Amino acid sequence: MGFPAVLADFAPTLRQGGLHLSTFCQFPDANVIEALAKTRLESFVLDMQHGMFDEASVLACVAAGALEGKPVLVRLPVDAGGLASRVLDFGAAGVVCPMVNTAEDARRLVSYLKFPPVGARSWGPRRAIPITGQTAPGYLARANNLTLAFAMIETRQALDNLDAILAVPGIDGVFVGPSDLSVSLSDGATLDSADVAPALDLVAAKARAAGKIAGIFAINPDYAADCAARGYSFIALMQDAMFMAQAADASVAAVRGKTG
Ligand code: 3PY
Ligand code: MG
Repeated sequence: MGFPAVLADFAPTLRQGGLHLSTFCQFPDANVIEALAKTRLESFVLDMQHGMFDEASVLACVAAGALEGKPVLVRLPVDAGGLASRVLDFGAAGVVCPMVNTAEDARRLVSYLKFPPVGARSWGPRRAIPITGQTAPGYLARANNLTLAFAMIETRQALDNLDAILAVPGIDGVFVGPSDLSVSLSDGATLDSADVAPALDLVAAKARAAGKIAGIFAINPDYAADCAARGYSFIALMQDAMFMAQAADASVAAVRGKTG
């Protein structure tokens, strides 16, 4: 028996635009995914850019999510297009690609992630077939629709090229990196530029008008709720490491509060 629901419902649900709460994972261990998959988090983004994931841990953690019926996406390192189709072959439900700054960057991403005629993905979904419960012809017929390509918008250049990036066939959504966007918009001065907020509104509005998914990373629950109000539906709420640290501190504070 496969895990048929892992991919089947994910992309259609995101395209409907309801709020979907994911999280970034930095710790490359299937036990972490398994533990978080028991919570109300709805999917996971394994971070190969700034987290500690390598190919072996992606392979194990995609399967750990599948066992719990939760989709697992992968954020690639910068300029690692070849890895994009590889993690889909491992059964990932989508790819989040950092620093997509031009329509050409977006087209290159799509070429790795979508089968012809949309892109030029090479056939070989070795792990994706058992994990998704598809037959080989079924996976070929459905993968372009069910595995998602997110272009990260995190520079001034990407904002300038937003319409062109959104117009690339095969780009399913955009995903804002607020920290890098702030660094870019402030020429390296701050992680918290006031110019980010209007940019967030612009990206969400343009993504929705283009019929594409609006995604973003949220550093805390208040920021996530604000992003949802601005029109973002795919929100990566915090990171595994943050959940662990905050829960530990809250528990220690609770004990200290009772013991003086
Ligand atoms: C950013 O804020 O730049 C990100 O990439 C979030 O993960
Ligand atoms: Mg970033």
